[in-house]
Parts: sequence; C-alpha cells; structure tokens
Amino acid sequence: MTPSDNHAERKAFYDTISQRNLSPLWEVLHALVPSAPNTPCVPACWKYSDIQPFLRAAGQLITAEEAVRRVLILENPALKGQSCITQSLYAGLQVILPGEVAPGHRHTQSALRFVVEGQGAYTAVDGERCRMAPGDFIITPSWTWHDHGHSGKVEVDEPVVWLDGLDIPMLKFFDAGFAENGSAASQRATKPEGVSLHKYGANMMPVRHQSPFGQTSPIFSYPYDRTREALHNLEQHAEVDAWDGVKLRYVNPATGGSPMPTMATFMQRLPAGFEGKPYRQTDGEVFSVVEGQGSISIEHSGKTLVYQFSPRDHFVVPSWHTVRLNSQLGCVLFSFSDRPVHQALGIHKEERMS
Ligand code: GTQ
Repeated sequence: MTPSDNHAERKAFYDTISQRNLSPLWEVLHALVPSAPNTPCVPACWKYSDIQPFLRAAGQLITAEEAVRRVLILENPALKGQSCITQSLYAGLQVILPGEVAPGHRHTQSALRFVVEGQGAYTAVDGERCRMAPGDFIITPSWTWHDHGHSGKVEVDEPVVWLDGLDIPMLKFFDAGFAENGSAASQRATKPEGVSLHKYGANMMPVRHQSPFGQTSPIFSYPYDRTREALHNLEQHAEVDAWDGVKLRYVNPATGGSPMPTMATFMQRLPAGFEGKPYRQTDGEVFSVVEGQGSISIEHSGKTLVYQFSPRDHFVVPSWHTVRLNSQLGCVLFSFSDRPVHQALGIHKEERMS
C-alpha cells in the first residue's frame, strides 16, 4: 500500500487527534498560505435610486434616538450577517431627520463620515460641533465622545444621509472593542465651531503642538470645497495618472500619514473621456460616488463585472481584484480602504498593468 492509498487510516487518525484539539496542517496548507490573496468577499454595488426608498422607510420605522444609530449596513453579499463590507471594514448609510439627535457615545472603533445628501446635520466631537455638507469627509477619532443631530425644521427640511466607514471588523478581530454611553444625549459645545480646521488646516501647526486625538488627525472635518478645488486645479495643470485619474489621499497634517491609523481616505477626479488602465491592490476599497457618471469593470471569478455609477451610488472592490475605471463625462469619487494597516505591517502590494 502506498502512503496516499491510506485514506481511511488518515481519516481515523484525524478523528482521533481532533479529540485532543489537534488538526493536520497538510490538509489546509494551500488555503492557509495561498499563492495570491483569495478573499471570500465579492464585488458589490448599491445604486442609490434602489436603496433610497429604504433609507426613507427606515426614517419612518424607528427614531434615531431609539435606534441610537439609524443605519442600513452595506453588507458584502458573500459575508451576510457579519455586518461588514470587506473582512476588515464596515460600511453603512446613516439617516437623520430634521429635529433628531443620535445620542452621544464613544468607542475604540474609529469612524469616518462621508456626507451623501442633505443639509442641516451636524456632528459633535469632543466638544466641537461641525456642520455636515455633501462631499465633506469627517472623522470620529477612537474613544472620542460623539453625537449627531439635525438642526433643520421638521416637515420642512430634508433628511441627511451619510456613509459611515468604521474599522469594526478589525477591532473585533483583535478583540479590542470597548464602548461607553454618554450621560447626555448631546454634548455641550466647549470649543468654537471650526477651530480645529483653523488650527491645523492651513499647512501650519500650533508651535507647541500636542496631538489631541493620539494617532488620529487633529482635523476632523475636511470640507468638500477645498478638496474639489485641488482636484480641479490638478486636472487643469498637472499630469493625469493613467490608472487613477487625479487621485489625492487625505492626510493627518501632524504626521503626513493617513487621517486614522486604520483607514485611508481618498478623493479622485476622472476627467471626461478617461479610460483607466487596469490595476489591483491588496487593500479592499469602498467607493462613494460624489459627482458625474462613469463605470468600473472588476475581474471576478473569470468574469468581468461592469457597474455603471452615478452620484450617491456605492460599490466595493475586494482585495486583489483587477479593476479599470472609465468616465465619458467626468466624475468625482470618494473612497476608503484599510491601506494604512497593510503599510504598517509591510505587506501592502499593488500592481499597475499596462
Ligand atoms: O455613529 O457612532 O454606522 O457607533 C456604526 C456604529 C455608526 C456611530 C455606525 C457606530 C456609529
């Protein structure tokens, strides 16, 4: 009998050692140490026209106060029930109606807010209120008190919707999630509105700077008008990248690194007529369409998926999936990924094909 003919004997051996909480590596080695990333996540796209009625319906079904956070989670279709969009990232669309308050709490998870539609909402972080307008990128640093509200008039003003991006699955993986509820629904404003941006947002820093939020950016709101202007000027006056168009990353001005230790954020403009070259990267990336129209093609399981996108649509590109971006009329895309963690571990990889 050659060794590979002894299936029954092996099976019996595995059953026996399993009782001692042992298992044979050689049965799983290829899956454990794959030749290339083999994510269980799949690409997915949420058209805003499809899901907006459900966001409105959620607004009638439960109050922000009762829900604490009234959010429809963008679940990866291959990871149903796990409340995540990739294995390391959480994404959801939060709705707040005029007059509502989403009560204060704090947690070790870092959060980003990317405003999708509506006017009149605010978020408060550590005693500073910040107005939210479409296209603004806002941070809730780890372990800072935060509450959200809508100061518009009931039955006059529109709901506000924003994308929440959190590192919830990462912190779950490390079993490092802690949270605390606030004693008041809304925190008292102890700092003037906009003071963080004045202090840290003019390419200058206070002389004796001490980081207010540890490794997270001291700026917690990056208004869209500034980002938009930078992209527009670069499109006019600088070379357009053949893979990304004009793509900038948001920075923590104190370090030059990503705004949060676990998540990188980006804004990019694809000029009219842009036909991007293919690329892939190990960081899975979640996109929110800001302006214009375009399409993304994603290679998945030997097929090419194509999503046509317009403003407020969301889509996810899982790790190591080859993509190309196109736009006939031009568009602007916000995105976030877990790239800083890959980079901190020295395992980030990207491939740009011709
Ligand atoms: O706003 O604090 O989408 O704690 C998920 C968990 C939002 C928030 C989410 C949260 C929040």
